Amino acid sequence: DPARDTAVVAYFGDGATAQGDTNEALVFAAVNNAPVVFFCQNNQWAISEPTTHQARVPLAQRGPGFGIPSVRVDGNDVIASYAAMDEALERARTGGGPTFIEAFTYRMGAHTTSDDPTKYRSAAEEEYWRQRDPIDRLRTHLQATGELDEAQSAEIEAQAQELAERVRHETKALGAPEAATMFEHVYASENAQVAADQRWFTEFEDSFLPAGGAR
Ligand SMILES: Cc1ncc(C[n+]2csc(CCOP(=O)(O)OP(=O)(O)O)c2C)c(N)n1
Repeated sequence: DPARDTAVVAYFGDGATAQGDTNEALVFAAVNNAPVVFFCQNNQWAISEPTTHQARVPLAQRGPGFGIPSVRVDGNDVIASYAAMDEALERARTGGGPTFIEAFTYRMGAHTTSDDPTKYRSAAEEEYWRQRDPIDRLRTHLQATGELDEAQSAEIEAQAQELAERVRHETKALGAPEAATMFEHVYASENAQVAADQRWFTEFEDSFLPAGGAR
């Protein structure tokens, strides 16, 4: 909807900033003055690789080299993160082009179920960040200013649990999508190359069917 959808937000990790295509996207967005907010969640770990293996400077310092206004924000400060995003979206929507936001935070859990963070980082480091939990910080702040009481806090917590349960339940109920659907929604309108790739992929998959078999 061109009337409503006037800006785009791209969320990605610190690890993704080391990829060529991320940097190409920054070039492309800058020269086209595209209404994009690049929101980099720097949680300090790309699986087992620390950010120090990916950059010698804070990631937000990359933006100016592309001609993109950049800001580094405390990603565990909900209000500061909101303010940074608000300003970036305002710039995008008013023709000011892209913004790069580096939200400095921490990945509390494992990267995936096959990852074991105890192999490459200390319990003390995790504890340091546990004490800076963004939700705890916001709750403490709102309680201190008198904008949130215990009952409201408990109600929000219950709603959040219920939402998470519903999302898990409904996601599992979706089942696995057909592999060929990965070609859909790559571009807003039909693209000849993607359509050709999809035809090739479907024929390739069908080549495994028994002779005369239907998919
Ligand atoms: C092009 C490509 N190279 C390598 C990988 C393997 N890989 C999957 S996740 C990941 C690290 C991602 O790190 P980050 O972007 O910081 O995400 P986070 O660890 O915070 O989830 C890598 C290297 C991949 N998926 N795609």
